[in-house]
Amino acid sequence: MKHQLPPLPYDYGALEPHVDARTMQLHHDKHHATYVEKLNTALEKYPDLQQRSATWLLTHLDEVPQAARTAVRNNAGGHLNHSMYWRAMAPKGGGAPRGALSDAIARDFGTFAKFKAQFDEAGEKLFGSGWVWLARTKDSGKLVILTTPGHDNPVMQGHFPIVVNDVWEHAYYLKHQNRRPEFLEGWWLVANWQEAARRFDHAEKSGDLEFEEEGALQDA
Ligand code: MN3
Repeated sequence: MKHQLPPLPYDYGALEPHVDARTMQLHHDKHHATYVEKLNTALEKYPDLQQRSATWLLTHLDEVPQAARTAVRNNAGGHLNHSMYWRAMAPKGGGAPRGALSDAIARDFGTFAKFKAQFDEAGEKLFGSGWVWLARTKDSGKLVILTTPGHDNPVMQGHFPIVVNDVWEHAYYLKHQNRRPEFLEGWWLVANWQEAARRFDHAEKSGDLEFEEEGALQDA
């Protein structure tokens, strides 16, 4: 069993002009593909771990031998986070969430505009490479904005990720260069609220942190 690169759920150019085709192609076909490759390489000597999902690996790092732990953390994270990231955007995205997710955002942030402002601020302030998230916290079920360094994922603290944006420079540098706020602003116009609602419903109904991100593990 090997981890597989999931196909992009739309064409490279489908999110233009907010996310450009060249960035999408490199980001998916090179960056994400490399994380998958390196994850499989890191697991080569550990047949028992090869059966495990990226989510399982990230939430059981203490069961990964020390020699492979950093590589597994970085590359399972890179694989999981990007798999979620592609689905967090959609060609006909944008607008605002509806239904239960909208109510929960109003409950925990006041308004959608306040949530959006806090999410952008967190993304802008994150130093270096990392990710910004809307997550449902393990204990209270409250929605919070989190940032993670490298390719860490909120599941590592037991929190369920609902929305994600990639603020590594490779996500925006070709089009926006150093202007990260400009990238963050455009990203709202392709945000996939249907997917976010699907994730939120899962989190509300089930405590299970495993949720499809990597696509099914397939036979090599
Ligand atoms: Mn990336």
